[in-house]
Amino acid sequence: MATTGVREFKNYIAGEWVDAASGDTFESTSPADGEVIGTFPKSGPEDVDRAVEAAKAAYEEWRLVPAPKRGEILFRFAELLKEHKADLTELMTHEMGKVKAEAGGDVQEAIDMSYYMGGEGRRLFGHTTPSELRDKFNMSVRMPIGVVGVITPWNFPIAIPSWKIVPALVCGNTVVFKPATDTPSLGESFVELLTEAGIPAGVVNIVHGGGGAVGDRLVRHPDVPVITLTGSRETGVAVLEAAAENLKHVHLELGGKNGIIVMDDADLDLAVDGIIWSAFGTSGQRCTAASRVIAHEKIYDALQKRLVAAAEKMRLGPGWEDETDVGPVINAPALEKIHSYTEIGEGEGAKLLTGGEIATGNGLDKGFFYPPTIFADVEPDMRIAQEEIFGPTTALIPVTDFDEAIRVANGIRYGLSSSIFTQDVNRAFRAMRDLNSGITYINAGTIGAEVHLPFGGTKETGNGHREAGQAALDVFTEWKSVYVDYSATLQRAQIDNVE
Ligand code: UN1
Repeated sequence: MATTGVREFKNYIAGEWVDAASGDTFESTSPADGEVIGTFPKSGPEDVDRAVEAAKAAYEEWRLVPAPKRGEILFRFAELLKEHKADLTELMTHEMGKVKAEAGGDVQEAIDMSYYMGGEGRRLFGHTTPSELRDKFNMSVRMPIGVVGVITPWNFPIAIPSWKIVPALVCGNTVVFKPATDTPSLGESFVELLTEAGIPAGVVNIVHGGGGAVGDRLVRHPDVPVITLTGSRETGVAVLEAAAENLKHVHLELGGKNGIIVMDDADLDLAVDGIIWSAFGTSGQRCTAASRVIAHEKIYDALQKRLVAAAEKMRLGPGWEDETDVGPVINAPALEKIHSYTEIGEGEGAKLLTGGEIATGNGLDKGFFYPPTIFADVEPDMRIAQEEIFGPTTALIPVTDFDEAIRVANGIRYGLSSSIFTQDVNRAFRAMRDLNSGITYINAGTIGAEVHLPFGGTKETGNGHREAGQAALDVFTEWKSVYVDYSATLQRAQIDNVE
């Protein structure tokens, strides 16, 4: 099990812990204070090729292991995650930076997913349905597909690998996993626990390294029929293009620009709690973060005041300290990007209410800290109201009525999460119908998805797939329709049964 001490990590290929073929390495450091977490193999295409070869060979046996048995391994994995929840949480506060409660939630999400998908081993339901002909039996069954290429981000370094790897495995696929280079040690811990749970050699392989060298090869490898990626819109487009050559199945979970609508009849205290949690939790580094607040003009001023007061109470610091509310952002380029959006917002004429400066003092200079930042008087078409910032910045947009609120909420290229605070049941139901997003919350913020419901978005958030819940099974299986004719005669569908 990885700890926060400096350690040399390896790739895991065909059941062996190995260095990159080149022998090159890279370091993982803490965004809070620069502490070195470990060194990792800087892999290249040849390492990916070896891992794919191992996964392809292992697939032939793994697909025949009864699904309930595959599920039992995942139950053991869930138990191991539980046993190691405290150390994984601690490691996450160091390597990724999120605060303790949220790091614990990240691990818990993987525990929940592993139990859920472990149970799927005894379901994986298909359908039986009557035949249009006599003495004939029809059914559809889910079939595994082969080697799944898993490319994950750093913001949910245990949860998101579980959303992809765990369903892929229960369905009978094998995996080559490339974790984010900002959180490789958590990716490695995930795989260590899977092996401890009893996943056979070659079924799960991990290859560390960057998107250019490792990710690109994985996406183009002809023996990897499925790619699942959570990342930026730009990466998603590049992956889709690269995978087109082999007509791969590609599951993409990309950006968001999620809005919270606050109507004039909302419980304002509740709305403030929901906005603060959704905009500044994980330092705003969630695809589901609330980066827009669409507020009815009647409560607009009161809401501004309360939000600023609440945001200014938040304490910045390392995620492992109990008093911290907002941890660091992931790295120097992220910090620069977030700050550049403050400049963009000011340049566009939005009013900066609080935050907006890179945080210094009290040891914060050692890491990448940005305070909760709130803009008011934002126009719906400003860049700060349209582009994903992926940091603790939110934009308040005033509106005059419900219809305008819905129009503004939908007026973006993304469609991941949305929310409305209102006490009016009619408005709540209209919002459920009219908000164009994969997830909608009523009287709650935009974050907090549970593992047994589909997770994903409309429009340019993805390409129509969902992870989590039953929907995940559609990413990791192919349907096969089976017709069994026991009439001992030639029966022709669409011909012999027509009067
Ligand atoms: C993400 O933002 O990338 O609903 C995932 C949530 C979490 C998962 C977020 N359960 O915010």
